[in-house]
Amino acid sequence: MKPNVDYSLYLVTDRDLMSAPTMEETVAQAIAGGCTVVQLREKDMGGGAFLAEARAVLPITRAAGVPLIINDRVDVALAVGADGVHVGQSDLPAREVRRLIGPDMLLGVSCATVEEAMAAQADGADYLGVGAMFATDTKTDTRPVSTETLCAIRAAVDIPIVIIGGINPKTAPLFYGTGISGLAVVSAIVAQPDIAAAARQLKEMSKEL
Ligand code: TZP
Ligand code: MG
Repeated sequence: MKPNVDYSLYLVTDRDLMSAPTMEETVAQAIAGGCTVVQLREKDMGGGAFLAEARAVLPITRAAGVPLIINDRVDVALAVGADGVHVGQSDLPAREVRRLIGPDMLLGVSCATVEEAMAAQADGADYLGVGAMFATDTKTDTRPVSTETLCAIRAAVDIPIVIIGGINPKTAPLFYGTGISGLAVVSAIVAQPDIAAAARQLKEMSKEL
């Protein structure tokens, strides 16, 4: 059965930016600080290494009751027994991913327009990642999403939305009251000297959403 997910502080990993020496420590500290979802994102890793990393991280997320989502790689998600998969507009189509993972795993889809959001919902997405809300050095090939578009997406779909792209303690308050379910964050957590403290601050702020 599909878990009832708390999307309020959604960590997306980046091994090139993390301040801790290992992915396991990064994830453990982020969860200690209050992250409620972990997405493992590896853009330059082969399938075997990605699978090994996911196998190392899964016991940490499971022990905390935090869903582990795999970015892009449906095969890795299925092989490790992850809780879900997250795909973008240039990855396998959401409808095909849903067919492959079955009804019970979580499916997240990145969207930047109302049309993409409605299609993702119709294709079986459980939640949307909407952004980039701000330009970010973490991912440079993003499309900008205005607050107006975010609000139009919120009005057009029923499923939870997390926002991504330049979300940090300065920008998060701009989204209070927009009806989103969570903050999806890379550098404002993993690149901070104290990962748990950074997550704790954003977790506190997420309560105002
Ligand atoms: N997708 C859209 S923006 C982004 C991704 C993966 C990166 C966000 O990184 P940061 O460091 O939180 O701005
Ligand atoms: Mg992708």
